Amino acid sequence: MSDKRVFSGVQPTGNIHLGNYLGALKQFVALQDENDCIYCIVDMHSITVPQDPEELKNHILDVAALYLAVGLDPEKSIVFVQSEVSGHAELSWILTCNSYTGELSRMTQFKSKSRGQESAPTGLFTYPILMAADILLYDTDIVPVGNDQKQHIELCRDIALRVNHKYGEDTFVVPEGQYMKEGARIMALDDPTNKMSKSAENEMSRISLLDDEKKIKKAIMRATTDSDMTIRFDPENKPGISNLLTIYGALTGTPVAELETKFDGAGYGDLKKSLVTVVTESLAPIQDRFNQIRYSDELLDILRDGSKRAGEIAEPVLERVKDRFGLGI
Ligand code: AQP
Repeated sequence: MSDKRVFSGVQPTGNIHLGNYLGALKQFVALQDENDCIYCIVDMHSITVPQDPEELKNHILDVAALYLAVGLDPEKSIVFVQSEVSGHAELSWILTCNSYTGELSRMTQFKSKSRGQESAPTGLFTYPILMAADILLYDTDIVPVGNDQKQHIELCRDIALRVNHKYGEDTFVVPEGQYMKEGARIMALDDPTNKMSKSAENEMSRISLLDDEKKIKKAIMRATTDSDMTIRFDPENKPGISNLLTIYGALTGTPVAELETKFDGAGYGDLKKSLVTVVTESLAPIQDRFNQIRYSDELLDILRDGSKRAGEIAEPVLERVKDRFGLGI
């Protein structure tokens, strides 16, 4: 066992897709044997955009069951729901008072999600601070995420360093982001210049881990490609085909160069058909495990135990920080 503390989370804004799985969850599972891992369902992040309460409850449990279905083991990792540990919100306020509106305005996710509208929720703007609080609350060393989160991780590090400089070097552990070599950014199937996303309007832009074969086939066979007709990895000029090769490689553990040889002279339809089989076969065991656990009492017991254990780790960290700031009696 390494002495590294690992923390990460996924928003329950919909079902986990191949991007979340290949960019983040595969790392979560790989890290749990050697490290002290805490994985969260970040429900408070999801309300930065309006959510239907009933749907949100269901999505929280769906994501929790998917965590377990992809291989997170509650004996090795703490799995819990963010809003069950109040320290996230408390630390978030302390960090809000130690971050700058200028640095938050530069966050590209805020710019793209708010689209410059004055009616954009304030939570969308301060979301990266809550994310920093999630991470810093657990004295985290490593944060496994997709590379769309790089800017937020850098902000978290900046805030931690700033606070340490002012209130004592050991106030916060300064974390490092960890990104996959392959799969760090899976692109949307309908528009491979944008990342695959849970909340994109077009269902065919993504493959969720719970999709059936019919939907998987439809989304892949319709995936946007190009007219060049050669199968090679070239993200700049052939983003669609490169994205399909990345997904294929990441799911099968095959280097992309090997896939280029395998599909040399083949048509795009051949690559797509083969990918439908790969995706369907990769997701079948995950879906089986999901169905076993999703409506079980075991799932709720795991989450209750997880929030208790997470709370026990968070409490002394929050006390330490409050003490440094002179808060309380
Ligand atoms: N397309 C992606 N490729 C690789 N990694 C990705 N991640 C997200 N999209 C991709 C990683 O998945 C983890 C969980 O993401 P999240 O739920 O916290 O939020 P997100 O990054 O905003 O993901 P979505 O799917 O696009 O959600 P919505 O549409 O609700 O905003 C993170 O580690 C993320 O990097």
